[in-house]
Amino acid sequence: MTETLTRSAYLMELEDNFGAHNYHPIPVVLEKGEGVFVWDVNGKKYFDFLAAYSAVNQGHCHPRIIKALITQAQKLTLTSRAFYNSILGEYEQYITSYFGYDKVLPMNTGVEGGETALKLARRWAYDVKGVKENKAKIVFAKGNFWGRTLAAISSSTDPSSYGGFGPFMPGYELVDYDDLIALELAIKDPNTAAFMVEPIQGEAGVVVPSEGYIKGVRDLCTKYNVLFIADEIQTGLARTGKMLACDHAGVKPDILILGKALSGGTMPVSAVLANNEVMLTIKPGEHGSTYGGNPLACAVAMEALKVLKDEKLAENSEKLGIIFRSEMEKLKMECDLITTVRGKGLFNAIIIQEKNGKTAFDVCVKFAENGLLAKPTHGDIIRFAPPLVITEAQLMDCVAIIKKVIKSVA
Ligand code: IF1
Repeated sequence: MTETLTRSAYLMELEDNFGAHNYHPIPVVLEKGEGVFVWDVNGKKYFDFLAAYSAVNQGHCHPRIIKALITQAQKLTLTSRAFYNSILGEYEQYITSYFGYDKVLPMNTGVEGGETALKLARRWAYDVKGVKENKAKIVFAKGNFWGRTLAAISSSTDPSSYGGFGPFMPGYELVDYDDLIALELAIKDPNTAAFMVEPIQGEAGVVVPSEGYIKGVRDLCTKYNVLFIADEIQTGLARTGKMLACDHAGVKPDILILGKALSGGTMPVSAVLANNEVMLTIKPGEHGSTYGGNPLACAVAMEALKVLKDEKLAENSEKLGIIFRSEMEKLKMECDLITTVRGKGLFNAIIIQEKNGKTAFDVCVKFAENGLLAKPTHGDIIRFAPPLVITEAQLMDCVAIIKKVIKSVA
């Protein structure tokens, strides 16, 4: 026992000593994952209720995705885009028909997908809309999160993201989330290239906008000839109970950004989808990346997308999400520690009020002790986003753990 405890302490100390201190993890050291479960170095098993920030929607180490990874890795992994490769075209055809767009631009991380979308929007504004050079404006919603680059934090309203990293990217404007009047005022400006928005704000704490907001965004963007960019890096790929969160509103964004679960958690793979009018504004040599569109990523992404459909993960997310929220609502009635329950599909959050000096972080440490991993955000919000392969019986086991812990703290 002491020996195993010593091992995880040793591994945490290694990270502390030799890694930058840019994270504050829950003190568990994981070494294995399968489906909805992960195991720590002591062999303790947990339900993973973070799913690597929705990158493992298909479950940890999905056998089909791992097989695609290994098979392609033994054949060809990277060519750069200086040459054609034998799988990129097939992947491009597959993903564009999957989501109904003319073209895809493959990148790696989510934030690169966001950067790509914004570059496309600026170029479109100059070449198609006719905005004067260097005048293009991009509008974002307050509370947005799309990554950690300088361009991304320049749109952030969270001081822990942007503080101390200025100067910032010009040409941005912020409006309140879920406010169509403010949006209309901002995008009326004929220099507006795009409005970029998460259909449900993730980092902000799973903030679900009012019914009609996303439809309203679509209509306003069409009215003022402004590109609607949907950041579905976290909400897409079945997380909210539909293949895309925009599907709930029945609308199609002009630019769609995907990432995270596009590789089922095996490697960074992102994609930007758009129609020709937007995508063909960028010419050879004007954008790219060494790894973007690499054969390994193409093989993995195709399989990851197939698994979502074959295993009906959007349907499972929708169905189990309803059950989960109703269980959390019951718990909220029983104890006042929980003040809010919200979400869509298996993308949910609870807000807890501090009690007996216990914070959301302490609650998450207790969840971990009881075999469930979740991570707090903004001090008092706990997100619940398990792999979408979770079964109803497993979900009810998790509900029991959550109830037990919440009641013990309350
Ligand atoms: C970190 C949170 C999640 C994203 C959306 C783009 C990106 C992300 C909607 C960028 C990334 C992450 C990154 C991770 C924590 C995380 C996160 F805690 F900040 F709120 F998921 F919920 N658009 N989200 O959510 O994608 O470049 O990272 O691949 O520690 O930064 P990336």
